[in-house]
Parts: sequence; C-alpha cells; structure tokens
Amino acid sequence: MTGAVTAQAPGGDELVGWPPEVAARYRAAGYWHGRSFGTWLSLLAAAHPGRTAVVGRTGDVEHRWTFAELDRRAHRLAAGLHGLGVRPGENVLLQLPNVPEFVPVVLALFRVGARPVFALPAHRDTELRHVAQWSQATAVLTVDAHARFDHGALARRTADATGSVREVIVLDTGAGGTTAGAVPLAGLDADPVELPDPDPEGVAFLQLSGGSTGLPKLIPRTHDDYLYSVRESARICGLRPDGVYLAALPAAHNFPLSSPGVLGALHAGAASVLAPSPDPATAFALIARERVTITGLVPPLAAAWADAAARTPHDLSSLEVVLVGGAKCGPELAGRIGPALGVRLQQVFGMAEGLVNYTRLDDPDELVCTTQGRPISPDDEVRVVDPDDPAAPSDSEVQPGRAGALLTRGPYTIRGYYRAAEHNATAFTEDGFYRTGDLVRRTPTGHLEVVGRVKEQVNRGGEKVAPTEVEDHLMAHADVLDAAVIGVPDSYLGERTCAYVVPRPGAEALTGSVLRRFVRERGVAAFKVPDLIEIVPDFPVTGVGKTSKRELRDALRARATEER
Ligand code: OOB
Repeated sequence: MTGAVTAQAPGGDELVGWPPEVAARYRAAGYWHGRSFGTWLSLLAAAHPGRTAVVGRTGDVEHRWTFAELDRRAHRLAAGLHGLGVRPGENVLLQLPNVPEFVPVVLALFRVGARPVFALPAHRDTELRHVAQWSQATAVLTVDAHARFDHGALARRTADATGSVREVIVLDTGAGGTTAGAVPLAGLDADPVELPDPDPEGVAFLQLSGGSTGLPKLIPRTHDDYLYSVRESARICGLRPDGVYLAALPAAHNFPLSSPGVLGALHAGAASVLAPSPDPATAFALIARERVTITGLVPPLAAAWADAAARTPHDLSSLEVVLVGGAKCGPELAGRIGPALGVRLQQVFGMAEGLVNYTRLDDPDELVCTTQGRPISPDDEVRVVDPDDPAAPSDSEVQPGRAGALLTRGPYTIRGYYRAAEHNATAFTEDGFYRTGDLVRRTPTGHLEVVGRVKEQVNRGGEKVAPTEVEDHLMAHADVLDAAVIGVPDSYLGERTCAYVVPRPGAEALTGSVLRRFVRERGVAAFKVPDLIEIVPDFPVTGVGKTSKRELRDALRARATEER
C-alpha cells in the first residue's frame, strides 16, 4: 500500500497525504489498520450477526436491522449503485435526514469506493451547487421531502446546474417531494457483485467544513484515519455491545457520525437509533422505548433537555452518558446536565478536519465541567501559539497555561482540504499543522479549554456560519452598498448572527425583513439567514486608510460590546 494518494485535479490534490515516514509510524503504532470500511463492516457482521445495528423510521415504516441484515443491505445496495454506473473514486453528494437508510447507503458507497459528500439536511441550493461542482459529483442521493421541504426538487436543480451529475437517486418516504425522473433508492437492490476493495489510505468520504472564508471547503477523510478515530471514540466513551446510541443531531455531521456516533456504536457492536428530531418530546420517547444509553448534543439542546427532564413522563433511566460539544459548553450548563439527566457528561471538542478531544469518563468533575477534553491519541500533536497576528503568524508557543491559537497534526487530522491548494497554504503550517482557528488554554493534564476564536466564524449553537458567505448574499441585493456580519452573545445559542447593512443612497425601503427574505430565497441553509439586521448609514472607520472587513467586524464587535 502506498502512503500519500495524490490524484491531481484542478485546484490541487484530492488528498494531501501524510509524509511516507509519518504514515509508516502511524501504521507501526497500530493506529492505521490498513482496512477499508467494507472489510470493517464484514468483520462486525461476523462478530455480532444477530445484534440490532440500526433502528429508525422511514415515513410510516419502522425499521430494525441486525448487523447481518445491515451488511446484506450494504452489499446489495453497493451492487445496485455499481449497476447504475457509480464507480470507485467518484463523489456522490448525499443529503439524507436521520432515516435508517442513511447507514446502509453510506456503507454501500464505501464498499463501491465511491465517496459520499456529506451535506446537511439544512443545506440549500447555494451550498449543494457549490459542493457538487467542487467535488464534481456524479450523483446526488437524497430523500423525497423532509420537514416540509422538497429535497427531490433541490437535488434535481443541483444536478441540472452541475455538468458532472448523471443521476439523481431519491429515497421515497411518502412525504411527497419530487421523485419524477429520479432513480428510486429502493430499486438499487441487486445480487452482490465482486467489487475491488478500496485503498484504506485513500479518500473514503468528504465532510463539509464549517468554513470561515466563503462557502464550505471539502475535507477528505481516509478509511484508515477515520476508523482509528471511530475505534478510539467508542472506547473512550465506554460503548459496549449492549449500548444504544441515539443520533439526535443530523447523522451526516462528524459529531453524531463518529464521536462516537453511529459508526462508533457499530464498531462496538451496539445499536444506533436515528431520531427524526432532537426535540425532547421525540428524543425522550425514543430513549424510553429503545433503552438508549448514550447520545451527543450541542449545548442549546443539552440545556433544553436538562429543563425538560424535570417534567417528562418518559423513563430516562437507561441513559448513562451524554456528550456535549460542537460549541462551548460553559461550567454552569456542564454542572447541570449530569444531575438533570442522571448521566455522566462528556465534553467533546472536535472538528471535521480531524482532532477530537474528550473529557474522560473517569476525569475529576472539575475537569469535566471546566474543560473541553483532551485529544484522542497520544500522537495528536497540539501547539498553543501566539494568536496576535493571524495574517503574519509567528507561531511561537505561548507560556504554559496561557491562551493561544490551537495548531494540531496527528494520525486522523487532514494535511489539506480537497482540491484547495491556495487555501491550504494558509490553513496549514509548512510542517503540516492545521490552524484550527480556535483559542485554547491547556491545563497541566493536557486538557484544552476553548476560550475563543481567531477565525472569522460565528458558532450558532454548533452550527457554523462564515460571515463572508452571508455578507456576499446580502451584497447581492441591488439596494445594499455594504454589509458586515458578526456574532453577538445569545443566552440560548451562545452566539447569533448580526448583520450591519449600509443601503445604497436613495434605497429607503430597505428593511431587515426584506433582506432576510432575500437571503432565504437565494437558497441558503436557514441557520445562515441573519438573526438580527441593523440598517446603518455608514460604518465606523477604524484607523487610517482603507478598512478591511476583518477590521470592520472587529470595530463592530467592540461597539456592540460597548453598547451592552
Ligand atoms: C464539530 O465539528 P465542526 O467541523 O462542525 O466544527 C469544528 C469547530 C471547532 O474548530 C470549534 O471552533 C467548534 O467547532 N467547536 C467547539 C467545541 N466543539 C467544536 N467550540 C467550543 N467547544 C466545543 N466543545 O463541531 C465537532 C466535530 C466532532 C465532534 C464534536 C464536534
């Protein structure tokens, strides 16, 4: 097996591989097993054939599949996809809500060696088009409709706008979306065929980055690197074969997928229950019925669950562990979750690019409440450096215990985004550390406390918003002269977005609601539509000369803080 897989493509490598000597070290240390997801699934099916693997609902139909059944479905679906012309190395844009089919679909694509590109259910035209074009996707696989939105039609529009897409595949849930002209997923069921096993060091799938500069970047993860993080996550979170993981968040996101998530549960021989919604009413009923033992939540949901638990008629006593992450969980909320839900809290600070930190189940309460955990791997290298000038980083390490910008590299952290040579030049150091953009403090125990951010991003309760992306949408409006988006504190979400908009002279009718509707109608995820819009006559000018957007946002943040 070769080390770095570097298929050249316009814009740069698909996969910036680890240097061969580093890859050899990760193999020798036992992190990379040289096994594909397909082989991994076959081994799991052999080890736990009769155990429940996946539980969930598609429309009115409840599904409950054992490991053997999941394996069989993934084989048959892989054959069906292959019969349709889906080939190894092709990218397939996937947009599925938490339906049970999510699991066999992903595993079937892995078996074919085609890479799922994990869009979130909230993504709309602009995001899907961008991601389909950038990945040169050959198929879009989606659901007919979900939460009263026609995903079939969205997939069709995405396909029509993207020359590379040959097929639209739709899971019909009876929800009424557009399925005309699409290949029904149910029809992709064929007798298993012999398929070449994909290279475990090659790209298994593409995750979407939260992004701080414009539209999402694609994150190439390999079988080897991801399976390592999945195995260790399952162990660190104490998953056992009799465990039951509830996927409350959208399963395509890295957190419910692998921290420890659906894949971690599979690895442990445990069951995954896919919740159609994370609201307490839906989730608590599932916890009681399926005897759920573990789940993962973003902080606002954890707070809502903690409040609702006091009044619920449902029996939550099976629940043992709740992971909270995606955004900062402060000590007050962290202290409340355990007692309110009768669980052990695990904080998780992760990123789709790789590095995942967990508080350990046997950590002292103090660390569990005040830190976001420590890395999975002894070979996760962490540097905390001087954050002073992001444009000209000196990358000198700060004094121990002081806050600084987090840089990391390791056995499951990417060395580069997918086909993004230019962006990679600044997103990574020359020696391969990923610039996370997070500000952290490291404790003597090696735990990290997230204290802020140097990247231009708003973290809206775990949902990441790139200000430039929203500013570009606002500025597409004919009456908008300029726009700047910042995050402002919010008691529920942690932060929400506030857009400052300068109208063109004479554009009197411009209002916040007009602009919100305008942004929404351009086809963007609802969480990116600005929460607050302030129409202002002009921007404060900072310093001398021309104001950069970054300086402008800094000035607006300072002013907003002052006003509070
Ligand atoms: C998870 O992944 P992403 O890719 O959506 O977002 C990563 C970013 C981090 O760089 C950090 O800025 C923020 O989300 N973040 C946290 C956090 N967990 C993530 N900030 C403060 N405290 C935390 N606990 O969000 C993700 C991936 C895997 C597991 C968990 C979360």
